[in-house]
Amino acid sequence: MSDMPLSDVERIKTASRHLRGSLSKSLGDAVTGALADDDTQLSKFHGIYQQDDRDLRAERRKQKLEPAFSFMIRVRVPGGLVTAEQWLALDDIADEYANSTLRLTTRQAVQYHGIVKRGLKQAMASINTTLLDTLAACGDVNRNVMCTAHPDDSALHQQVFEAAQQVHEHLTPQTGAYHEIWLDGKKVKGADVEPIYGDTYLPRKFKSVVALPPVNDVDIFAHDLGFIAIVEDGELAGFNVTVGGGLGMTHGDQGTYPRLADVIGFCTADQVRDVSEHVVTVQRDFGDRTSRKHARLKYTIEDRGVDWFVEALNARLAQPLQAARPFEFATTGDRYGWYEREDGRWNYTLFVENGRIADNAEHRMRTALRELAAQFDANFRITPNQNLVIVGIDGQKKDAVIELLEGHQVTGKGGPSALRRNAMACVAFPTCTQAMAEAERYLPSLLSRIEALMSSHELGDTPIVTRMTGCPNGCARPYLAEIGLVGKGPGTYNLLLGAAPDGSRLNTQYRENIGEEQILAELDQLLGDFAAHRHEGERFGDFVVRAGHVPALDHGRDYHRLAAAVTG
Ligand code: SRM
Ligand code: SF4
Repeated sequence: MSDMPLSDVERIKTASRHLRGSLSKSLGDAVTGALADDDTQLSKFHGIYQQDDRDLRAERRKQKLEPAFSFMIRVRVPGGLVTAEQWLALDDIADEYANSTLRLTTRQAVQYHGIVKRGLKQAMASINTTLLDTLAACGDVNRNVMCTAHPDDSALHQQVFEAAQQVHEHLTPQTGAYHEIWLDGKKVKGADVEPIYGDTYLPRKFKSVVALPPVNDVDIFAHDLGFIAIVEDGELAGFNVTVGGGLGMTHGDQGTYPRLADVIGFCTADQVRDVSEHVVTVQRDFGDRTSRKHARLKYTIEDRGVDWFVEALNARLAQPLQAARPFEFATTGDRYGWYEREDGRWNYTLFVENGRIADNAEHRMRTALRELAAQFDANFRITPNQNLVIVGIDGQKKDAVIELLEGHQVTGKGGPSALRRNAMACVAFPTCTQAMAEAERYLPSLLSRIEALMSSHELGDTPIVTRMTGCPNGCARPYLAEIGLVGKGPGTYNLLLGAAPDGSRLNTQYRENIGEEQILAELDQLLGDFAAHRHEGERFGDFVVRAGHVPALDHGRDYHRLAAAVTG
């Protein structure tokens, strides 16, 4: 291994006594709205990020005031399932402690923004009364486990969801710190143990998902660990296992790049727990703890090879993996509107622009969802595309649900275009500490302009997966979009093209650091060419590769080489 010194976060984890650090003391310090430096790292493992209002940062600095600190809390929602009762409680918390919005994330979780330090502990306690929690929503551990949101109701889906639950439970940290700090639990005498993670947890964040083909809404190839359900003769035979996906990179740093996961074999449903544990322990033992930028599982596998990884994993498993079985994905998108479930009840997938649930000048989405939960006892499933499925409505009540949604202007007026329905933006400004450019606040207006271009080329309601992020970390998975926009600086983005709409191919950087005018000019030309020369049913992402606008990026490690070749 490297003889470089360990990264500073390793020191913090080691000294933390299983994630305690001085968090309790930091919370009690009334002199500042912030936590002590080391605690800002540890709080992440508890699901809490310290932030400051980026819109106010310069002004406050000028006035020699401390930044306007507040906290983001991320609630884990395994497989995205929230009951009506939980929804009502989560909704209350948004007003009581946060900025009166709920933010559905690209990983089926819920985020609150704008919580001040003095409200943090009560907010955490309130979240825990919902029987959801925030432990391991962030930090160097396995995070919220995702599961295909559609079709939600079938017996197969239930089995697949159970696999996700197993991974969630098995890989949840065991530390008593969470209860101790946030829920006034009893102090654990002596050292509590982390049987899977050990004292220093993982070298970096770790993400797991379960997919049920043909739907790849979870974007399985973007994650450290994935299970692809294999269905044979209508029964769940087991899962193909994927490892080593990850999207985050740093502009200009050739050593960082997005990487798609490899399919490494097949396991039975009984093996899911064992496989998840040992993919984690191999990464725990071999991941790079010296450089945070090189610490994800994708680099462990890239450096040592997939064959090495499979051998190391099989040596730890009770049963080695079998050969991977055939599977096929068709889409990463959501299925909108009503569809009937196997049990005769109905689900409705609601478009939630960039996952932000709020009452605003355009609609009263929060009120509508609250009323749905209260009056129809509707459960919800958050999708990995930041949308919401309203689950299990009685056929006789469908009209009443639509009336309620329309009454609050949540639906109606023709609905969003296919372009918008397939778009996502990350949070970015004003809360994200990493943002270099706008995303959630900007994408809606940019989409209106792209919609106008599409109309001018008579592309009407053609779906194109469009994703924007405020920096290269990749939170809205822009490297898997047919049109990806990755923030480079205020008002400027890298434009990426050519990902496959089933999530199986990364896109390629096409233009660097361009503003709105140039983005629209480039898209105008490309969409014109697409309208004139596409094959029947051909998707934009496939077209730009076939037509030679960009070379296909077959392997993430070639990201920078291809970007330089295309962008010059
Ligand atoms: Fe992310 C960091 C928001 C999904 C890659 N992400 C952040 C932080 C916490 C910024 C920070 O470090 O201070 C952002 C908080 C913004 C805010 O104000 O709320 C943030 N990430 C999000 C969310 C909320 C985006 C959204 O619009 O929904 C998603 C929450 C997921 C969840 O519920 O757990 C979110 N982040 C992702 C994804 C997509 C995915 O996992 O499917 C990725 C790319 C996949 C991957 O992990 O490689 C992603 N986020 C990152 C990275 C880069 C990691 C890397 O390996 O380089 C960072 C920065 C870091 O870890 O240092 C980051
Ligand atoms: Fe923040 Fe960057 Fe993630 Fe967007 S992609 S939420 S700007 S870290």
